[in-house]
Amino acid sequence: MPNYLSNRKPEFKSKVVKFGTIKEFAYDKTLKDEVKAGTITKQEAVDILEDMLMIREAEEMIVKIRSGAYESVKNFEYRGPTHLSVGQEATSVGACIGMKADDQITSTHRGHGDSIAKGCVAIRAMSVERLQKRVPNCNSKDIKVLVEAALEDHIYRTCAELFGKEDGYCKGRGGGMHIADFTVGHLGANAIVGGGVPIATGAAMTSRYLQDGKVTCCFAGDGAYANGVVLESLNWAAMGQFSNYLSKDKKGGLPIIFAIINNHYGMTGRVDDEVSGVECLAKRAAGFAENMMHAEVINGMDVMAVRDAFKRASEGCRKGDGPYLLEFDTYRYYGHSLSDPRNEYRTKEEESQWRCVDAIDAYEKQILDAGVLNKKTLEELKKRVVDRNARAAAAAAASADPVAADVIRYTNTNTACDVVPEKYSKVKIIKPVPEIKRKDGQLTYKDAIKETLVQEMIRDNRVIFYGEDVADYGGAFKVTKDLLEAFGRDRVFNSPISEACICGTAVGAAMTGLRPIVELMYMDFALMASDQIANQAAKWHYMSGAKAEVPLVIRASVGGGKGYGGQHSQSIESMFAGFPGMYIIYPSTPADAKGLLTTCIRDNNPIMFVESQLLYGIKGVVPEGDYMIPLGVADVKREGKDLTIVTWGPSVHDSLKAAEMLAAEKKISVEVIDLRSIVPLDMETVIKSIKKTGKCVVVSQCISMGSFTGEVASQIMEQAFDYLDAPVLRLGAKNGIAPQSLPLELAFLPNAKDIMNTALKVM
Ligand SMILES: Cc1ncc(C[n+]2csc(CCOP(=O)(O)OP(=O)(O)O)c2C)c(N)n1
Repeated sequence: MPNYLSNRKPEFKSKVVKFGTIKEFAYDKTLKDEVKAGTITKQEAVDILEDMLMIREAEEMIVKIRSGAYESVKNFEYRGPTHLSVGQEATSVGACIGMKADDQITSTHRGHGDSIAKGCVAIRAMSVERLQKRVPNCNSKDIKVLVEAALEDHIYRTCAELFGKEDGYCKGRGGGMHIADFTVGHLGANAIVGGGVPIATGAAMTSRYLQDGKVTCCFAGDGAYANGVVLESLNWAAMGQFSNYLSKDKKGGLPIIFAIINNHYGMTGRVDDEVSGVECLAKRAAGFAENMMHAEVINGMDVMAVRDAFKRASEGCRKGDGPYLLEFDTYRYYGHSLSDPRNEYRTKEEESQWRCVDAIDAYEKQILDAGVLNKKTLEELKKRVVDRNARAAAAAAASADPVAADVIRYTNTNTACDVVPEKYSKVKIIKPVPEIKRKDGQLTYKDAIKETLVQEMIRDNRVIFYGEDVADYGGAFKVTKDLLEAFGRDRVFNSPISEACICGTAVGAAMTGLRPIVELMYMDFALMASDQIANQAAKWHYMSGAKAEVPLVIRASVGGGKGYGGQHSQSIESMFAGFPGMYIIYPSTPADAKGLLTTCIRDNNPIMFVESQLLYGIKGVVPEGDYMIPLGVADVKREGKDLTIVTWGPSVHDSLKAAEMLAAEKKISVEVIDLRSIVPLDMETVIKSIKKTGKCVVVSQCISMGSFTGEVASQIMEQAFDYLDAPVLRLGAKNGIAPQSLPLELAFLPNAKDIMNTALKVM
């Protein structure tokens, strides 16, 4: 039994369930108090102002560039989004300065401020050596000179990214909405509202697992806290098995701070009285954690209050008391973007009331009052910021564009984990997995997968495995039985029924150093996680300009052919093949399952590894020990000379049966090619075969409409038209919904006879 579970007896005594209390605006100090108490240095106090000014200046610059009014960058067409965070500077700066320099953040579409603040804080904490690497053109050993050069370079790279330039943080591939700098713990802004929240949660899982002492802050707006994956993430972060209170592994709770940046509007919808039913969003925490995640509401216009809250929360996380949820009350002065005139949904009076409590004005007063700066030195600081930003922006505007020929460069990485670093190769095995016995060298498809998982988990401590019911129960199809006992709950654990969060946390964990494998019980459920698979896992390597790698395997099993009906039977690998960045692998034999899965786990790309429940029981000879099959190499499962069948998954077996029948009944010699890997696609093997046979049928269990079979057929037409003696035909499931009834499902899926008939048409 799980070690943290207590027996729940049937007790139905009348009682009242109580929630805790949430403090609002409890911070009552000033900068002067903090300076006096020695809880802030004067330099730190100045840095805070400088960072807020840098953010505002950079964002006001965008407004001016758009209207042609920015002196240093004239005649430059600023394209792309303009989600400005002017007004919210205190939350970005107070948060980043309240945490340690190597703590991590994820951010949002309105994330320029977070990105600038994170970079500034990290730069000021860098050693001379690190600074010299960051700004190699600055030939100084003086740390002050180096920091100044690095700050200018930071604004240069930020502007270059917003301007879509090669020198940008993400080589102009990401832009402002996906800006990231993994070298300083900025794990990415996210243009999908809420999309970064599970990623941050996954990053915190890495920190908890590796005990690296890092805390991750997840910035997200009030709007995001209505989003499913965000609510899944709150539950995930607070779940008992990670909690400091319930878990016995002494690793502490997840070191994550959920920072709700409540500027009172989504795009235009009002959180206060329109699209939410609570008066303060911090109450969300009460539904997920007994301790309410230390929820608190903080004045987001007071940078010292924000800093104070982040200091307490990040130190609390380091002690094992995470997760934390902090709501910051703030305001954006501009519209959702510059095309939003704001007058349809809010009043001028409201705007001016918020401008009256402007964070920068208020802090300037405090800094004068505390005697940290005087009027003259304050003006000098402002001028330095304005001039530095102007120089950086002008240089960025004049810098080189990416080369058009590189348009799809960085879609995938070509790296793999060939050698496991020593510190991860020592693996604790609690109880060896019972030997998976071969009979005549044979294993089932299911056991081939299990053997691979065991071998790879023994090889590399960074490989962890989770999904619904995969631990004690061994998964819905018992593929992973005994793994928990062997590797412990730290590496094999049950997840909540939260597919988006399963995949999203895996993205975050993969980005930050682990090599997660997750299971989706049925491939149909991948649709619940489609954003995290298609927009996050698949895209981060490209969007980060190749700075991030996402070594992640999503095992998804297809339930078709068992009478499970429309929502448990779909083969939807074709759909995911439409999202570049992701590899899609679908083995049809036990040996291929082992060879391909091993390669997938060691590869540094995100991979969807599709398994068929119809195949789990089939047997075949499987090599022992290390066995790898390269991705993107099709396998000729049967040689022939009259017709080629290109196929994958369970249809390989139907195609082989059809080939037997065609040989026996019609004396037609059929070559059967098992793609095994849909992305990357091996057209070379296919074309070689077409050149020999001149005829082709492409078969899969996906419904024909929109199936990847169409892509294969089309590529054959493009690359080998002259060799074809007949049109390429396709065969898939019927263009309908998988039925429950046996005769209907038999009619729905393509079988050997259907394949034979299609082949005969081509002949
Ligand atoms: C999943 C998703 N839905 C809708 C949008 C369009 N959109 C972009 S920002 C935004 C408002 C987000 O509000 P909030 O989370 O409060 O952040 P804020 O814009 O206030 O910073 C919307 C609806 C999107 N980008 N992603």
